[in-house]
Amino acid sequence: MRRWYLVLVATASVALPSFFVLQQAGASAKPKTTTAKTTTVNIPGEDRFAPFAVTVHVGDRVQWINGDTDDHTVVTDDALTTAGHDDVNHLILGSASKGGPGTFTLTFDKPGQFVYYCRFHAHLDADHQPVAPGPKGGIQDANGNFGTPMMGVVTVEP
Ligand SMILES: [Cu+2]
Repeated sequence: MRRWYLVLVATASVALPSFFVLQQAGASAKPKTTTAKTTTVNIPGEDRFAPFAVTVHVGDRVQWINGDTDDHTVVTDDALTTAGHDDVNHLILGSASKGGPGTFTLTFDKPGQFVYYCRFHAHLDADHQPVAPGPKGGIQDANGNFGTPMMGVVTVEP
């Protein structure tokens, strides 16, 4: 009887800690229960992205919605982009175009930054100088400052 008791105690003292270790390992191996979110970037009835800068997390989506009558584009600035989706060049139709208004959605799986612009409303002139939006390639205020080209940035956090 005494021998049985010793065997039981010895078995329990070896088996129980490993049982708890397995329980903990199982708990931490569970998949994340957080759900992906969608952040909206609007294009109002003017040549800009609103908001200009958004922050999302890995697994989230960003959806661009064209609320303008004109067509616009989302084009990556590959030299500055670290969050994947290089070579994006997507037309988002305006409400005045057949098939519009358009939307465009990207899912971000990599942390970093996604820097983009609209190729219709942000470009370089013949002297390779940035040209701001406007009918004559730039609008200057009374102080000689040009406007901001149509561009934006998505920051993707881990
Ligand atoms: Cu545009």
